[in-house]
Amino acid sequence: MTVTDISTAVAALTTAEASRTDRGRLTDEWPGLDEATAYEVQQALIDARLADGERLVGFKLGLTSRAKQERMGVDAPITGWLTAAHQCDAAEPVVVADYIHPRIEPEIVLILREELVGPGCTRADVIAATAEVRAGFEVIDSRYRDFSFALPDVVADNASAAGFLVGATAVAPEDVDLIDEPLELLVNGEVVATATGAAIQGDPFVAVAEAVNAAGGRGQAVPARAVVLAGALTDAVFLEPGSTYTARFRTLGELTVTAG
Ligand code: 0L1
Ligand code: MG
Repeated sequence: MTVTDISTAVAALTTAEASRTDRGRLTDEWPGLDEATAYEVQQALIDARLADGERLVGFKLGLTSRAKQERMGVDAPITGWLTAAHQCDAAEPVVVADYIHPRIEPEIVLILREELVGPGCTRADVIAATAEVRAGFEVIDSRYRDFSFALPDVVADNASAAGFLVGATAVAPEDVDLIDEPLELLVNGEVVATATGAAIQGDPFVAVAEAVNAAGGRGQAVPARAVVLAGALTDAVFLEPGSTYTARFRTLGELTVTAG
């Protein structure tokens, strides 16, 4: 299948995900694919999932660290959408064979009580709309070979969304300093990375406000009760069957996941 338009792009990405087979970049076949059109592909992909009976439950920010943004030549996060099918249960192993080449990254998660809509969304608006802040993990799984993509490719691919988990400890947004909130990422009990919430573009609430404004420019709002993955605090690590992954925060508590 040669990809030259939105519907063939959706079919190609859907097939790659369903068959757990990676593929080359869309932009190799469709050099005219720009970021705006890529968001149209992403929307069509989500529309197809919803038409198949999936339920929209959340919104994700990707490329929130300055290091990742510099690698991709961007200065703002990208966004994607989460459905109930992306939600994993921390009591069950995340099955590596269900994905292509899954990686996991510790995230700060906001649970909204109110809709967020831009333009004009501020940090204060995000805090006011947030019911709870929690620890989380995101499973990312690029549908592209070796996680190799240009910006329009990863936008079309719903920002590599593949799964997410939310921790059990709920904290009110005014009861946590997210910028200074420390995190340790442990693999099999060993600390492999440390960070604070500032790794998410300096301030996770600002990152979410910017992402909401960008989505507003595309005519999209983030609904009340959405789970918002505000961004990863560290680089993602590959999931290896039999290994355990722990995100240990000071205020947001601890979340452990096993890969099967
Ligand atoms: O959630 C993320 O930051 C991932 C965004 C897409 C880039 C990647 O797959 O590494
Ligand atoms: Mg992420």
